Amino acid sequence: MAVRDLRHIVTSTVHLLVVLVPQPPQVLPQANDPCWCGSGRKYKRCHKPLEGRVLQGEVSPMRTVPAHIVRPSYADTGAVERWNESRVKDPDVIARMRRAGLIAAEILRAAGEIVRPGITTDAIDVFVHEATIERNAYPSPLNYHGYPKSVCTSVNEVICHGIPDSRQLQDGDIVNLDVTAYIDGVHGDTNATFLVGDVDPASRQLVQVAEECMWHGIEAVRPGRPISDIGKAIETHAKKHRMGVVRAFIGHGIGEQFHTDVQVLHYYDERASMVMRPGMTFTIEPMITLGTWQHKMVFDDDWTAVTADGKRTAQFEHTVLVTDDGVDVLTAPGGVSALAPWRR
Ligand code: EYL
Ligand code: CO
Ligand code: CO
Repeated sequence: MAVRDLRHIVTSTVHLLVVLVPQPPQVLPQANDPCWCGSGRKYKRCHKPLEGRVLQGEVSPMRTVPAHIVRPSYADTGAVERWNESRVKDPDVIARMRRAGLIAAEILRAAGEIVRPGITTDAIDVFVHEATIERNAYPSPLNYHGYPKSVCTSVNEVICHGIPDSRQLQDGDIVNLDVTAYIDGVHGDTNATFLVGDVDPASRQLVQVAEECMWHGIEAVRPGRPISDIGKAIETHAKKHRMGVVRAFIGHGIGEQFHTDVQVLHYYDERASMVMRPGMTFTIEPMITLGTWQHKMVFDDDWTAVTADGKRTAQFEHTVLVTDDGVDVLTAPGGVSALAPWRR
């Protein structure tokens, strides 16, 4: 694939020089001028097809977590063990999940406040890493299946699992920050999409509709109802705005493990027939697109997913608890927003 080939050209240059992954300059070359990357090829035969796309930067070494912080079992090896965990949590687990949720929400809100043009996603990772440790928590993404960073930073057409690197956020970008904190033996998982400087109206609407979709999903949570109600509510709202719902990534059960077997589809599928019961905890994290819902993997990291058409995508996530009469949002207090837009 063309994108991958260009990546290798860049990578081989890197081996000869020092470690340096070039980013495009402010003023781009004309089609027949030499490419800005130093390949010696014409711009149109090199990086022009990627104009306006997110390019990978350099990923810094993995960070360490001080010994006094309690680590999940995968922290040392990256190998994720799975065990049977009750879908319905007992009150003690729920109480601990409220604390983990609050901490994740506080960190996400603080991280959102440092988003600005010029900051690198690596600097945001450093901030999230330190803010998590400060609260005596472990940043759950770190070494989860070998993931190298403490937060996911997904820019523009990157759907999710973007790896923080040396790329500077640009005026007009949108960036999702996905924060998960592990404390007292449980995880709290939340994310939001932030505007970088002056963002075009279509992208602003995308971000707004994505947040609304998440809240429609949350308001569909009711004991005794099938979990397919959540995806139905999300898909209905996205369709109303002619936007797409990514299918490849779904919400998940959460508790003592980052991911349990509960599957939360963000689109309607009648086979999602599991009945919601009081005490269940899971995430709702729809990814909404301005174009197709199809995804592809173009980066050489095997983590990062982008939209197949290169159009922008936005995501919001909360960890929720099914209660006796509805839903409780465990990552809302202290969070980016505690209420659906229509309840503020
Ligand atoms: C790490 C592991 C492939 C996260 C979520 C970080 C990324 C790509 C393998 C799901 C799966 C967050 O629920 C999540 N976010 O809301 N993996 C995740 N990683 C990672
Ligand atoms: Co998350
Ligand atoms: Co999640």
